[in-house]
Amino acid sequence: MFHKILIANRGEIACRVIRTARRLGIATVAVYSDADAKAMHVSMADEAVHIGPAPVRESYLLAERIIAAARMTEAEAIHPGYGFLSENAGFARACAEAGIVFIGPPAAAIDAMGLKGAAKALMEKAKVPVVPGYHGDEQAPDFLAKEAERIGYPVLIKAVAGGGGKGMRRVDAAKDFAAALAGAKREAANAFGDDKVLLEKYLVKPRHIEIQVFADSQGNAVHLFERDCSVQRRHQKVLEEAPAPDMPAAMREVMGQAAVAAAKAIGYVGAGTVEFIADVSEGLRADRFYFMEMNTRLQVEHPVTEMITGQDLVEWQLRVAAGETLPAGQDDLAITGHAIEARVYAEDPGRNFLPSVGTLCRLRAPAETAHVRVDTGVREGDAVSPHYDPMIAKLIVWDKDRGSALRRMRQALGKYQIAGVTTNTAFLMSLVSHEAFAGGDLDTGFIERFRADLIPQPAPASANVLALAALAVVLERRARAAASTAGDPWSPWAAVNGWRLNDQGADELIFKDRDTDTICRVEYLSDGAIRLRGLEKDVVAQGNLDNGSLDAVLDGRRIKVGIVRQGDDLTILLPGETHRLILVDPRAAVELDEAGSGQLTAPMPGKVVQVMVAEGARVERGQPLMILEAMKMEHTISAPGRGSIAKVHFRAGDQVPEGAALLSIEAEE
Ligand code: MV4
Repeated sequence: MFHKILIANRGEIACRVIRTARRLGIATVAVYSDADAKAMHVSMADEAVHIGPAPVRESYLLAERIIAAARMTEAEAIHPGYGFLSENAGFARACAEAGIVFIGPPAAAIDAMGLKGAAKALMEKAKVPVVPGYHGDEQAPDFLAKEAERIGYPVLIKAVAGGGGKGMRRVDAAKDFAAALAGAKREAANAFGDDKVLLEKYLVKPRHIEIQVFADSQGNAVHLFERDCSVQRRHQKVLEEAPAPDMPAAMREVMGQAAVAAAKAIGYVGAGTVEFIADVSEGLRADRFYFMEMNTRLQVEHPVTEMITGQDLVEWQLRVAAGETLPAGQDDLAITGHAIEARVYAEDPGRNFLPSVGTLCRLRAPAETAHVRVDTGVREGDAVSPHYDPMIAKLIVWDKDRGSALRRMRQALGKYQIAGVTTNTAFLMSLVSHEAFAGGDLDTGFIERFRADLIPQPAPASANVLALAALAVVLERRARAAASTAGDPWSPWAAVNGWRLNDQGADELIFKDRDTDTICRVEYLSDGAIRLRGLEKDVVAQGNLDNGSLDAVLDGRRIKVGIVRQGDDLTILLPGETHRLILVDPRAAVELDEAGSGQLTAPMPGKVVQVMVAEGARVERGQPLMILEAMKMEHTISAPGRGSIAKVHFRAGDQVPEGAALLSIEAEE
């Protein structure tokens, strides 16, 4: 076995590989870009080597730098993870030339699966079923049109160099063929520098079912059953599970054998995945699955296979790469229970899944148990950077059957607390709670078909949510006041006006929830509880705030939530539901006369980030006028009442001293 390996990757997969290497007594070397100097994979590894700036083309994709790092640290082998250089035959060859073991298949096996047409021909020869179609060299449009006729419409045109759905065109009728072909060729030429296409019968209700295979260098090969990855969005997997719902045992047997035959046909060694597409227009049938492509790497979703087989696939990879035989034979392998993986992403489902970059100022994951596994490469305080994939974690659950595993998944998803970036956790929750998903009615059109049910509609904050926010603000003020008054006197927390210790009093808090302002009146009751008025209903609240967790009792009902406060920005994290509120601080207005006219002054020295109003503007009470940044926190200066802006004294970018007049406002009745 190796003494030391280098991991040519980052994030969760680098951490995943390091964990197994450590368990096997193998030393680890991480590589990192400028953006990753303090990343989790770097702190986990025994050693780390800097390989360049943040962009992947200048760091994680630079084969020479990575091989030089392995040489320098005397690593004997390189694990490429997934993505980056993992399916780059040139890199596999360069490792061999440098006398370093590439923990992956032989370069020739990567090449064999690189071109779709050639791969399909190889598979046909090995008697692996392929979708009926044409995958020859002849590319004349008239010839291809005749082939399409022979195959029968609808047909699918695919780029031979393609993958991930690029360069694909569905054609429903002969009259549309010529234009679709021209379009597909243009797209393929642009994307892959190769305009060759193949034709396939278009399957109207496909399921993505893949088989995990493993082969050693002695010629042994096994499969570790299937994964169903049908729930995808634009060719990005969202949920993966094993075994495939409703898969007949006989079909599993036939598919497993076909996948092993595929691996053997190309002299495969190591971990691989044979992707099939199953035509489920009449349910899962053993004669309706077809080879799609082979992924010559460890895949993102490998944990579901590990959970149902009890095997560590990274250990298998390391043993095979070190020349050992496979750790288990086919007869030693069996499926126990059911596993589901959900990919937790920093993205906004409400904005067409746009990646959301930022700092993970709160990251609390469900506890890991025999039923729950969390594979991640980030910690609270880390950034989701625009340079890399915005995946935060893979949440994997296991239980005795699919229904129980689904319950585990809902429970675990509900435990996630993430603030600082927008995430897809509510979307994942609605997916795994959907009755069609629970019923196993899967196909690759699932998300599009149920889109309206799945994209969470942002709900306005309820009275209870506003009460929780108000309670958190009051508790934090009390804690600050109790701790000392020696802190920053301008901190919004230092002020406790309206609240008198051990006394009756009242206070007012203004919360902005998107475009709605709510004025919440706080009454301080004698037992430390507060009564909140002005909401949809009055709420009596009390509780404890500790390390960002609020343990609250609202009208006698106990509820635990996460609270994250950054300046005026307040995030309330409920199970499967996140609310962001802005606390409008009326104390920014310190020099107003009784009618509310006068100067709005800077509560602290800082920089003007944004000015939202022009001179002469009419404003409403609570309307944000200006944003100040101080001590890395943003503070919103809001109108103390209805009026008009007489003067704006600063512009965005200006530095302002403490107490400076920012805006002049004239009150209006
Ligand atoms: C297909 C197909 C229907 N019929 N081939 C998409 C990416 C590539 N790996 C194969 N893909 C498809 N090939 C035929 N003949 C439908 C898809 C497809 C798909 C396949 C797997 C997972 C998700 C998908 C989403 C849309 C389309």
